[in-house]
Amino acid sequence: MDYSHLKQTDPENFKLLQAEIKRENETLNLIASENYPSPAVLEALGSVFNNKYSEGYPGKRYYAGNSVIDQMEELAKKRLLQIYVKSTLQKYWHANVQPLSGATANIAAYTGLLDKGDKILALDLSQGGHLTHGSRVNFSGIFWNFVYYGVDCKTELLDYDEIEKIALKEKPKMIVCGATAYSRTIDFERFSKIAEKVNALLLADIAHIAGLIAAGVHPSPIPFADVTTSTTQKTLRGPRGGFIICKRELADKIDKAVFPGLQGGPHMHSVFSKSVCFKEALDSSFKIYAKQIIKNAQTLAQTLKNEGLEIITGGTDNHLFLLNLKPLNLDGISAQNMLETAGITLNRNAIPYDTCSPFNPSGLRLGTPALTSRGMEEKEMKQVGTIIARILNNKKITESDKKEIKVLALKFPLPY
Ligand code: DSN
Repeated sequence: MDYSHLKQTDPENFKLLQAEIKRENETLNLIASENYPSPAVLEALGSVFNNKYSEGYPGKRYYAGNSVIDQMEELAKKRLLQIYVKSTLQKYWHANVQPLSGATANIAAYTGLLDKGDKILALDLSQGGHLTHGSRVNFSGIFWNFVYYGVDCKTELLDYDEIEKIALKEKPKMIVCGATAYSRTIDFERFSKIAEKVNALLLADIAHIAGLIAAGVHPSPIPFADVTTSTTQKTLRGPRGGFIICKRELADKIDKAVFPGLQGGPHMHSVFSKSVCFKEALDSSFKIYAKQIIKNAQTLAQTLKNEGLEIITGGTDNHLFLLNLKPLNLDGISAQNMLETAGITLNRNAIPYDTCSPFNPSGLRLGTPALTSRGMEEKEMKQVGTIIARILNNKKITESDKKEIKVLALKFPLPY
């Protein structure tokens, strides 16, 4: 990409930008929530749509000059519904593309649809949930009364009968499904039956698997969830941002919660960029990409297993999985740091029923969306898995490990 203006006006920051481009090119990114959007998505992010204040919604703005913005936002909403809702059903659904992030999308859903203090049932953060699903140190856990379900201690899978029992006992006003560290298919239909039984709303947070659902390689929460929230930067491969899809009868409450409830002027450059990403997700090539993400995750998990490492739930149906470090006598920080020094970036993560602290847990989370975007396939996943297993089993990095990682990364350069 052309950074000639930046180079001239701010050499100090230009140098930092060059350093980050070099870092990203020379390392292997296995952070499950990160990705490399297309140059078009990044171009849109740096466009003049950044310059506009557009509080309100198409046709009802608080500033002049929004005629083009209105068309642009309508197109983004149309594309979003095209991705997730069958054309014959779109009239029953509503899209909001303004949330600045997945976190604000979740706050909007809670504030728009519930009263402060209402009870919400969600997956515990320590078992694969998310901060905004009721962590005590997050707004969600402070303003709403969260109760939790977890995964089964033996199978490490969601136990829907157990979730139903908890729901019947707790009678929440809302059930949240969706995860940040769960490697198996989520049964949204079953969740909706549980929600129906206790007369609760169902919120599906699909931030991690939005791209897989868009491509039809993971079941969709629509029409089962009353409201679906997401980020756009993970498997969907867009800019950082969020969106909400809800049943049409909830549209007014959701829109009002986003603006003026939580946000001021929407980030229209980001909405524009989301729209470009939505077009890419509608293309048939995105299906191939999403299928490859899963094949890559499965190959990587299997390679690590073949090398004697333990994968939580034994494998994966999606883009990520957790590796148990306990049998290796390694802690999360040491393993993460060792791999980072070698040139592989990933994050330490709690495993189900972890006895260590969230700051230094007993697992690593590995995901394949970013490496798949760089064009890597099963062959490369086998190589990456073999290197990771070698480093973790030996608890040391060699110069040849570092060289092998750098050579592999540079064979698949970023498209910028
Ligand atoms: N930080 C994101 C993740 O890594 O899953 C969730 O917000």
